[in-house]
Amino acid sequence: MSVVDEKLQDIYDEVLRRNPGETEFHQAVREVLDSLGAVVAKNPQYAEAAVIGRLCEPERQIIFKVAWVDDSGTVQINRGFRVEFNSALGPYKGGLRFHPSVNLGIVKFLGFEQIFKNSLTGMPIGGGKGGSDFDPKGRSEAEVMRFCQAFMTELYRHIGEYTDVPAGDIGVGGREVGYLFGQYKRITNRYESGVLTGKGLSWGGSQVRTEATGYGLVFFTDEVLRARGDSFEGKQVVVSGSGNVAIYAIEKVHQLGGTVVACSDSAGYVVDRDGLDLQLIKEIKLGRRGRISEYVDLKGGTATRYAKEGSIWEVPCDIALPSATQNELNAADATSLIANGCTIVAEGANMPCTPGGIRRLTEAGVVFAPGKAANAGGVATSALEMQQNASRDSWTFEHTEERLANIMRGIHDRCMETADEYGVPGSYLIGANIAGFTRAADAMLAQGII
Ligand code: NDP
Ligand code: 2IT
Repeated sequence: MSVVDEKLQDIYDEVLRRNPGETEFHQAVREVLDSLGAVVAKNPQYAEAAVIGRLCEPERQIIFKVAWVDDSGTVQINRGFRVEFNSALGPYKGGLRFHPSVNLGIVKFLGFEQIFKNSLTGMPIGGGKGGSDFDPKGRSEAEVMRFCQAFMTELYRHIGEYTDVPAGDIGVGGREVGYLFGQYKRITNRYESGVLTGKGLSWGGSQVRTEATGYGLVFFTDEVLRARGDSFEGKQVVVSGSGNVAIYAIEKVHQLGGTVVACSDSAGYVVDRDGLDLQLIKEIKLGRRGRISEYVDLKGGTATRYAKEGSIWEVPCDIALPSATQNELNAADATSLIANGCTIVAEGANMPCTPGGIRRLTEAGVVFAPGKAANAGGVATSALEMQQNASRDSWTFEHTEERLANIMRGIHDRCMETADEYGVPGSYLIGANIAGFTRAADAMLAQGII
């Protein structure tokens, strides 16, 4: 398939040529280029300065060995990554993912998306991402600590509060950020709070950062509903995943009067027609790092069931919030959602919907909110954490949550206004891509050919 604009097609062909086999990265680039036809037509200066081609090439890609010793005394070798994609708007900013599927193409897709997402927040943060193919599942606390220390022993030389500021993503939460920060401090002998975000509250972390991605996703979706004269009240919602994003999305949906009836992990999904018991999910997933299948036995009753086969998207709902991982909702899943009357799909994860899934949803008139906009609350609150670190201040939960809600409203409105301006009213996808692109692109133009 070809990209609409000829110049953009050339850029895409070059991305394919230079990055063979990196399918997720190709997919992420393709989605953005598909949105930019009208922008390049209206603004020839972007093509003249090769802004789009330059945006597709990371400023720096770091790959390193992480050797460590497991509890049995065996040497383990993992691979670490940090892709510093674009610093036009601020220090590179984006999470670290620890998952066996991590490779350079995955980190590049995530880093590329992060440029536009971070730009869309309106905050002074560039785009980056990193991680490792380390699998934290089944590892002891001591092993996770040793791995994090080994990982930081190389990463520390590349990061800094004015250079590159990592945070969490899949497999990296408060525990890992703690071990990473401790090792950074030990190596550098600097209490440089602003070098990492997602820290604990007593040592430089921000209120609401833990909840921010899930809460922000629901605030964004609430804006979508509000724009249609509707609300979460009485809505049935399905949220995939049961990690950081999913858990706090469920919490906020319940606070706003909706009912989440299903969630999942990589082994299967649970349905609870009475509405999920979030306290129980927190005990299983946050307390014991257990499996979501345990929910059914612990909850009891006849309203719950666990499924290993099939797709969570077969569960009827009004609103779907895919919040696990990339490409978890395809065209067949979209068909099930449409058949069951779903009207809004908002991405909590990064790129959870396949291009075929998005096409089917939008053709059927389902409102589609892309991750770059809908899940930007996490990184936006990271930027608030950096702001508090820089001023050695800490804000209250209420103040920080209000800032987050305002940021999500701002992103929503920016997407809609941009979609209107470019003649695609109602398209959050194109609005997000164009608005995210133009802020970063204008900064690149101003800063010259670098
Ligand atoms: P967590 O590690 O806390 O949770 C991930 C959840 O997704 C788990 O339930 C996990 O199940 C499931 N999952 C992970 N990989 C797969 C897979 N290959 N197939 C099926 N299920 C899978 O991560 P987060 O909640 O932080 O991240 C979820 C998504 O949100 C990711 O796409 C991430 O990039 C994105 N995101 C995260 C932000 C943040 O602040 N944390 C900010 C913005 C986006 P299991 O336990 O079985 O592996
Ligand atoms: O995908 C994301 O936006 C994140 N994982 C959060 C990044 C951050 O720096 O808070």
